[in-house]
Amino acid sequence: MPSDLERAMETLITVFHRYADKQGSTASLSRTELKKLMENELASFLKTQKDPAAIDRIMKDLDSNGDGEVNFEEFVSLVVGLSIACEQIYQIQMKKLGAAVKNN
Ligand SMILES: [Ca+2]
Repeated sequence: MPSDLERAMETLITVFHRYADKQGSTASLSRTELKKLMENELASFLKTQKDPAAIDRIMKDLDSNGDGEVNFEEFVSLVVGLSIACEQIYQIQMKKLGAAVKNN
C-alpha cells in the first residue's frame, strides 16, 4: 500500500497529465492548460489574485527554460513554492495556538 507521500507524488503526476494531455505536447502545459489547472485545482490561490494578468505572470515565472510551456519540472516548482508558503502559515498558526493555550 502506498504511503501518504507516495500518494501525493502520484497525485502530482496524474493532475499534471490530466491537463497537459489535453492539447499539443503531452509533456507540458500550454497557457490555456495552465489556466484551467489553476482555476480547477488552485482556485483559492487564484481567487486572491483578482488581477486578470496574474496567469500570464505565473506562466512567465514558471517557464524557466523559456519555451512558452510549463513542463512537469516547472509545474512542480509552483507546487513546492506554494507548499513552502503554506507551511510557513501553518507554523505561524501553530505558534499562535500554542500562545493561546499558554494564556488560558
Ligand atoms: Ca517551459
